[in-house]
Amino acid sequence: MRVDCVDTRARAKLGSMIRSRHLVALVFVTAVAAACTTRESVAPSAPTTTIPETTTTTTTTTTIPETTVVTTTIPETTTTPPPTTTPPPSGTPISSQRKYYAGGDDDGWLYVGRWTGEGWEQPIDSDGQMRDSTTTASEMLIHEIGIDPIEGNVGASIELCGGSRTGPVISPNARSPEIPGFGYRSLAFAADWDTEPRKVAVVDADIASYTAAGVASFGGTGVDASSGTVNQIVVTDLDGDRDSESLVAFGGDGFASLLLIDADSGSVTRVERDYLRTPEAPDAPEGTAPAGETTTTAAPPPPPPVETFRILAVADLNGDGLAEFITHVWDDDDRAEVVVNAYDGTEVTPVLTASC
Ligand SMILES: [Ca+2]
Ligand SMILES: [Ca+2]
Repeated sequence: MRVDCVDTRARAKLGSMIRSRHLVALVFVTAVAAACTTRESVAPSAPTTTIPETTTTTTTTTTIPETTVVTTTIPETTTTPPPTTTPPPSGTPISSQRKYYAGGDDDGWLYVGRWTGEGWEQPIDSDGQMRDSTTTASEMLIHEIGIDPIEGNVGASIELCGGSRTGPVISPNARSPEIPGFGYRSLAFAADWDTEPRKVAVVDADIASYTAAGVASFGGTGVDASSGTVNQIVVTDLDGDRDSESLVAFGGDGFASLLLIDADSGSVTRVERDYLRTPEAPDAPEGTAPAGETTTTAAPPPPPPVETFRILAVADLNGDGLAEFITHVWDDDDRAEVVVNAYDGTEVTPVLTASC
């Protein structure tokens, strides 16, 4: 569906769709208004880039995402906060541990890591050894995008990942991701707090400024991303400041990115990005002849497969009222991954990463 500033029927249809998906309407109208008010001037100039400071709570070695600002996307905002009875986030996480499991194609659920009571702990230690994936919980809440959390029962651990890992069976079992994805679809963990303190909406809309931000996310790579499309929009208020964030999956043939777009400021944080490394593009792997040069060596190795990204779930994993968002990553080489990202209102920090 296409949203246009002058198409009132489309706007009405969008409003109905949003209500049906439990979005706080006023927030999204703000977001769409933002798109409309900037739609005529979305051609993003070369974005300025700042490297966010490293947080002290993460144990991951994943590169901290870049934050850019699409300078043409500064929407007007309403001064009226969205109607909500949800209190602001406490900011205080639980002091006990919680373990997280991703479900999908396999019967067993993949151990993603845990909250220790003080911080995040990856599923693999610094020596490359799997940490204990067992759980004493008998029930868990299963989260996936587009549905309310459902109660699941935890069964015995079985082998998965071709026998290299073990993980519990949690029923109802997760289904395979929607095509073209494969791998993981759901995240389960035991919780006695409201794991979705604010509504999460999947929005089917064509927002020109989001497409422009997607194209701009490949600036400096040599990739022409103008043929790319927005493949998923998830709107929520991650940090509970009453301003919505949009999580936007963008991509095309040979390139993909995942962006966090602040509906208030228009700032764009690039959470993920991958693209086909070609001789014409920077970061070409060793063994590939630079553009315009010939080589007498054997044919260069094939480029690594390009990763694609979707939001798998949005939930508060550690009880502090701040929602984490979980990314599903996969490529054409039968590899799939789950990444848990924390957002404090300013920067995105990948805190847990798991794959077979
Ligand atoms: Ca927010
Ligand atoms: Ca949290």
